[in-house]
Amino acid sequence: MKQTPVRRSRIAGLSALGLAFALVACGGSGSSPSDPPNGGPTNGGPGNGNGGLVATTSVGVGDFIFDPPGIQVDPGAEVTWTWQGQEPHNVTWVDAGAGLMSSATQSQGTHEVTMPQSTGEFAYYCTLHGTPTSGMHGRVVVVD
Ligand SMILES: [Cu+2]
Repeated sequence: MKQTPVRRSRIAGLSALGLAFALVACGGSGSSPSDPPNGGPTNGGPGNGNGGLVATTSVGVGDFIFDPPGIQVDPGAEVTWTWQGQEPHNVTWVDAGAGLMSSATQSQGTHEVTMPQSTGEFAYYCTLHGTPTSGMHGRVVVVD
């Protein structure tokens, strides 16, 4: 019983860290991260929802976010990630079987990947600051 306050304290500390990270990660958009995509055609913000895909082949690698996090490209498109922050990051594909090249962990420079000729959705993340589904992660959707 005497250990309970200590454990609670640690859990509270972790939660505070997570909250701080979430605030930093979402600070640029100014919108609530829990808002579902409204399906509207405006696409005014970067958004992480399913409707937030941006048609571009250039992705910025910032400190703790890929910008934009979701892009839409043609089959065979060459996508370039450009490091823009101060911290080291990497681009690591979730599905290694897709044959896409992951980057080294680096703090500057670029990484270029030629996407497959086939359509599909390819998720990636920074192994230092994210997981396949949270934190610093993104995706490339190849559409014909
Ligand atoms: Cu990172």
